[in-house]
Amino acid sequence: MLKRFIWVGLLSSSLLGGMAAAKDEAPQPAAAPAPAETKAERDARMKWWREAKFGMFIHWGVYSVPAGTYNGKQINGIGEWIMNRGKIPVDVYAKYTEQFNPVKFNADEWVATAKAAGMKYIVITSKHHDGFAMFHSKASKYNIYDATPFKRDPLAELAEACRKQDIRLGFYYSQAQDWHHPGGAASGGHWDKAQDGDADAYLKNIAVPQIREILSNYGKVAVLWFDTSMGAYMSKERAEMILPELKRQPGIIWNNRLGGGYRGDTETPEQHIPTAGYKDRDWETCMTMNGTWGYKSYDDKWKPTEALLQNLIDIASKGGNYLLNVGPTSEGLIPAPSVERLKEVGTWMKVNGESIYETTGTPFSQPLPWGRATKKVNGDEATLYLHVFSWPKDGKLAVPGIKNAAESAYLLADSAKKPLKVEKGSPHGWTIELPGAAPDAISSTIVVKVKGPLDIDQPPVQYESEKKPAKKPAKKPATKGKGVDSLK
Ligand code: H79
Repeated sequence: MLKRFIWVGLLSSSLLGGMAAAKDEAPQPAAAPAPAETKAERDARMKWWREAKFGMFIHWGVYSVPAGTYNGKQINGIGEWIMNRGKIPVDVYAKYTEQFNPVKFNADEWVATAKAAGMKYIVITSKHHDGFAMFHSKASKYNIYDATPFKRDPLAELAEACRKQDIRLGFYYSQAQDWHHPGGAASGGHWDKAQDGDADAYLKNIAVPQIREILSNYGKVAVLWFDTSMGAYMSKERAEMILPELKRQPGIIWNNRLGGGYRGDTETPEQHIPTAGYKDRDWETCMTMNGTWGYKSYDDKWKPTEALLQNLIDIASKGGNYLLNVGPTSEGLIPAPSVERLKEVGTWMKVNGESIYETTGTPFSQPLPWGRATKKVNGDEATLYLHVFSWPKDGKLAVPGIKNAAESAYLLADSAKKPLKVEKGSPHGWTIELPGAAPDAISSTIVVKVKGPLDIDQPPVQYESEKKPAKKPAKKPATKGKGVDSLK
């Protein structure tokens, strides 16, 4: 009897779900929790992402029109927050859509830029906190197709370009903060009466239908990147209005920022690299190339290519992914300083990509004085990649603690694979003899092949998740804190 009841419940809810989808209405909540995924299933689902290591974040929206300046004043902070930071009234901000005509946008070029940099996936803002949809949405006219002179759907064009060029595409969607639609959340509170409204109605009529649209109308979606759950705003109940939509994309990977107590698939340190990664959790550091995600005309604090590359290597050595941001202009162009740097990263990746893709984190539990390490373990054989940032002046690279014998060693930049001499240290470790000049000014890779399980004598590592949580000031709202992770 009970069994039959559950079965009928499931059936009717999935029928309702189907009907609701056709009418673009909110779905019924799932009747029963999805059966837990096995570890093997999860590993299979995460495989491409774990191997990819490097992706492009794209923050593009109406904020690229004011580009950091409102009423003649430069507004402090990240560019995509200008509406909030400048307390711009909803209808005033909406006027920027009239000037948003990115006729120079070329999806194929953007995708080619990402690919040439060695990036394996792209995550683009489908709707940021300002509430403006960068796709042709039926759920709200406040979207790039209906509300701008552009009259094109960039997400459709990007999806097509990504398919053609064989790179994965994911969408960022701000599910809680929405400073345009009534009932959406706003960090610091609403500043315009037009923002007031019923939160459940906002979820039902805007967030859920739009998430359904982006997961239904653009082919395969590899990643859904939520942002700022706004604490209690994204309750378990509200998160569970969104969750059933994820089933539209089997295999989708989603981050830890939905809210409602859901941890998702990935940790998302923002603008920083954890000291030792996360134990038993996939993670991805997202970072800007200058000081803003969304385009700001006067932000020229560009990180040098050296910093970007060493970040990528550092992150790979800790087992994470690097989601590196570009903020295109309102004309549809990726700023030239970004393109330049991405080209240089790509040149390095052409030679050294083998030491990044498909690797796992360093086998060394202590920092290496000269750089970083990554590894590939294949049964009883292992390959170590030693990333040398500071080339030893005496030509001798000390590799501490390792007990295995080195079968062979060579420079990855040397196509002849001329063997490097490896001397055993005492009691453990190696000294590798290097040529006088570094093959790469930023980071040179030494490949060392090893037999047998890796055996390294070093004190254990302390993972991010094992650290004592920092003391939080009492009752401080999460959104006021400096740590962006608190906004997950
Ligand atoms: O999309 C990017 C950011 O807009 C978003 N996450 C990345 C990927 C993000 N949302 N919130 N935060 C980051 C933290 C925000 C911090 C600040 Fe502010 C925004 C500091 C200054 C402006 C809000 C307003 C907190 C302090 C003042």
